[in-house]
Amino acid sequence: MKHLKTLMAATALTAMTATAAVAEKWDMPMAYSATNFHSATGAEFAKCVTTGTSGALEIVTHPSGSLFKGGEIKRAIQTGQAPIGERLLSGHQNENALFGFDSVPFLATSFDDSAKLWEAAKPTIEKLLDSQNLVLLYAVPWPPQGLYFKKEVNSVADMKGVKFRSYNTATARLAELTGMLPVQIEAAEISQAFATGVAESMVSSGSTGYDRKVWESLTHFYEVDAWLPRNYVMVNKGVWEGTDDSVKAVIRGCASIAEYAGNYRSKEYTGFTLNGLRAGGMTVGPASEGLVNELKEIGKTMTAEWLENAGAEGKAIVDAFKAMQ
Ligand code: PCA
Repeated sequence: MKHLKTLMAATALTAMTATAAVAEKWDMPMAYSATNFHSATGAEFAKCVTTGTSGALEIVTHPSGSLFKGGEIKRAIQTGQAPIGERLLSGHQNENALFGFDSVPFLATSFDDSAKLWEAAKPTIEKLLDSQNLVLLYAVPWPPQGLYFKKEVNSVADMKGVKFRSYNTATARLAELTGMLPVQIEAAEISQAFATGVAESMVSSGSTGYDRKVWESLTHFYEVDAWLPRNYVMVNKGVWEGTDDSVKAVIRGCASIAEYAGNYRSKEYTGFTLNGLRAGGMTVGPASEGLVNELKEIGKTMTAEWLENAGAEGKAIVDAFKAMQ
């Protein structure tokens, strides 16, 4: 008995020493508001890693672009200014068209299709990120994308000249093709942009409109279900390679749970936030058939353009996705 106690004490001491020796803190910049489901998922992921490693690795999230703004997060991680972080994948479409696979209008319009499209695209995206000094951990879709305005809109003609907030190359192109005037603005800054009239419309999820209380400036949300873009969490490759295998295993496990939980939350948040927009006084409902048909025509143009820009690897993603239907 005494022997066992001594042994246990020795083991505890070794564990403590090991913990003390490698105890590390990773700051994790995130671009979206603290209340958003992606940020909630990231916070749970961070807690899972911290608990799972007995504090040997503590991850601390910084939502709302408070540590690095959305547009700066990827570079910050590539260069090692931050070890880990989350960003909108299609935000990098200007670097490489492949990053925009999830923002091709009407290619994947439901959560189920979005999951299949991700399965088709993941190996290519993982390789691309790896070539940029980044390790992919997990990715979670936003709810389906619809259109926000401050007036009733029933056709593309009604959009002409409207100032449109974009968040990636595809959304800016959508504005051009509908005769609107694109201006790129981070989600963290849209409430102000709408309040001051810098922008008066956008394509986004009910989630982002709800998070940013856009009913204070806008009046209509049209459900279009045009696509479901993804956020992803990445780690600096050098930092990853320098991490103990036992810690890496915990991170991978927590990342896998985060991906499932994030998907669950995204679906749940879809209805919740559309009701939230209604409660804020907005008119929420499907876009008219005429408008949807016009948008689908524009979608065809954008699909062709994306396939051209994304080359053989882009086509392979679409083919793999279609083969899953
Ligand atoms: N919200 C993010 C990207 C897609 C979405 O639903 C945004 O509007 O910036």
